[in-house]
Amino acid sequence: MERTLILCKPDCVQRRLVGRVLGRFEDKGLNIIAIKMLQVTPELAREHYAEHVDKPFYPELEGFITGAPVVAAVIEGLEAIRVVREMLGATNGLKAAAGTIRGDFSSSQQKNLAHASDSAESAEREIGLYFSADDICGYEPTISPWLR
Ligand code: FUP
Repeated sequence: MERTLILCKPDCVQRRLVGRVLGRFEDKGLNIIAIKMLQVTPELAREHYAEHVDKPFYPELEGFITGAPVVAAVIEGLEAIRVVREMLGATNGLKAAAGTIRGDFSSSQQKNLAHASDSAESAEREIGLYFSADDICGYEPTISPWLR
């Protein structure tokens, strides 16, 4: 089992797509084991996007991600890091395959609805940015034998 961080970005919240986006992961058989709404601060944005802080697009990205509330969640399941990234689709919504979340709902590189961790190391680091160990409520759904 793997855990990954999902961030429903400000465009997802403003467009009232949080339920539909998180619902796709539930439909797939993945578990939501932590969830919270928050407004990302510039400090948290710099930590979250540490690899991009020096890039020319960073100031605009920070303005976007801090500009309205987000919903952060931890999702658990078999191969969850890869599965969730594939369900999101390519970063640029215009290039994301139809049937993926971005392919179906986004036409933007920046306003691409959701972030998902890209490796086990990123997942551990990013989950730690948004949640403490006490926030995480792992459980075994009774439906599991029908899903896996
Ligand atoms: P991803 O792995 O899908 O989160 O994408 P990246 O790490 O490549 O990019 C991080 C975020 O920066 C993405 F959500 C898109 C955004 N971005 C821009 O806004 N402008 C750019 O030129 C490149 C990326």
